[in-house]
Amino acid sequence: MILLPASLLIFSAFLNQQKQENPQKPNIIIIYTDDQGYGDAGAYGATELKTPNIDKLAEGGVRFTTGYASSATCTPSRYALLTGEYPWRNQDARILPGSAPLIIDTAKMTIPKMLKEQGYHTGIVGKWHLGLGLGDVDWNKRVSPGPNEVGFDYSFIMAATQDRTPTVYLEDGYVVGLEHDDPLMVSYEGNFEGEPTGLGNPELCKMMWHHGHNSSIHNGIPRIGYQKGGKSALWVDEDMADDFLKKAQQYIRKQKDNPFFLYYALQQPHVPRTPHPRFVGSSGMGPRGDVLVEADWCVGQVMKTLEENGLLENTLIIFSSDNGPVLNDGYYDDAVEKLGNHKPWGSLRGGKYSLFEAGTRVPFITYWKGKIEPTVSDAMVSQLDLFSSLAQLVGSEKRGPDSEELLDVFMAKSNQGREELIIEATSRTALRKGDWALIPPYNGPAKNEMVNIELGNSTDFQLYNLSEDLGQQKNLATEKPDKLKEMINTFEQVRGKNFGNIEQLELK
Ligand code: NG6
Ligand code: CA
Repeated sequence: MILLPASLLIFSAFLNQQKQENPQKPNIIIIYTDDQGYGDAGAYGATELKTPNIDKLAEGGVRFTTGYASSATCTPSRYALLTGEYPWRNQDARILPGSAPLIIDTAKMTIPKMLKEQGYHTGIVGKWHLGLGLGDVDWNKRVSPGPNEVGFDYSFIMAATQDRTPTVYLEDGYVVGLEHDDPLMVSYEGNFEGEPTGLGNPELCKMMWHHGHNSSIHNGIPRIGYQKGGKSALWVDEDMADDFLKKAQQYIRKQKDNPFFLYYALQQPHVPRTPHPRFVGSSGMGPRGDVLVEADWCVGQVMKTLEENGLLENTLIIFSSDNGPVLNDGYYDDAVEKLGNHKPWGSLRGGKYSLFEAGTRVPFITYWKGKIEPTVSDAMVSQLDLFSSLAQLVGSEKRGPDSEELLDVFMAKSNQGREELIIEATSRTALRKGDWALIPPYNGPAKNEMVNIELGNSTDFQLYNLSEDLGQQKNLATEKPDKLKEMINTFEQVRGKNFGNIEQLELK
């Protein structure tokens, strides 16, 4: 036995204490799916759809029952996630075409910038959809500003969505695989002379469009937006999950010796749903179910990579989705026909595009092996809160403008979540506070018939008590005038007086 001098013992005790008090620098991975609904995971009640890998995260971490995306569509949610700012503060934070300029000011603080300041290497793999360049992008040169200019050291992305041109990947700003004698051109104004479209050439389509999605055709799939050339760079949709997964795994292996932040933004189950052949038929629900099974497999593969590299105990994983579910989002792909008894929205009302709960309440899980006690938490949390909470974790002073410090909640040490939250859906906003949901009056159709989703529009105030009525069936606005008044007051304080788009906002 070696006897240590007392001074050394004291010093090592001091070091241990220092270790605990000092902020930690674990690796951080945000796994973000696209249009996965509250009910689209076994851990959130799905029985027909099998998601064993996501379930494992939920069972070994905190499964939030009341976790929110900031918006019921993609761009605003992603904007809020990275900046910690409500998307309705930025007029440009709405569903963007593939040719849109970058909507994050390069001077703005973001999660990856904040983490970089703390010594992290930062990477994004997957869907971007926050705009690229300054407008009028030349896709044949380096496309900038983009993710690398708002804090990511490494980026491998698709520009917008799988259903929008350009159908290419960009790595650190360069279109991957582009050959100079076949330049890539992209337009959202009009077609390029002689190029086939979904509208004019249905015979070239292996997947048919239902609404929208009738412009340029690539890989037998008609898209939103036009493109020409760049043939050697065009992605193969069926390989996309593997392409992103491989890049994510490479990134993890390469960065394993220093703290890293990886934003892994999967494209599933957004349209067009194109499972790799080995997943075709895996769910019995058609392509939508199959790509969810594929996404779940990808999550499992990332976990395996972390384990193989000895990183599991030193990596905080956050899993969530950018907005609620939709079945028919513009293609005939059997999502409706083969759904069976599966409920992508769980027991919530609405879906993608909706101010009802299913628009923004999504699967939300934090997992850190050995550090987070497995828990189910009913605390209200938003993806907005990741900015400030991660800053707390790594010892940064930076905070997101609308982002709350909820590190203890994410670490299962507290159940004290947000008091209130503004949610957004296609430029409309609503309030969540405690058990209550308030939707102000909005003009517009009650339902989007194309996607078959109730949007939350009504000429009256809507007030729901979610503790008794999670499915938002009973409007209590008339019955509970005091509650209504309180909710309107809170809403005005946070959102300002200018909400709703109907004049008759007379308080009862
Ligand atoms: C809509 C598209 C929809 C989807 C969505 C963006 C039509 C008719 N619909 O405009 O298919 O692409 O935009 O989805 O074109 S999101 O998840 O990226 O917000
Ligand atoms: Ca989405």
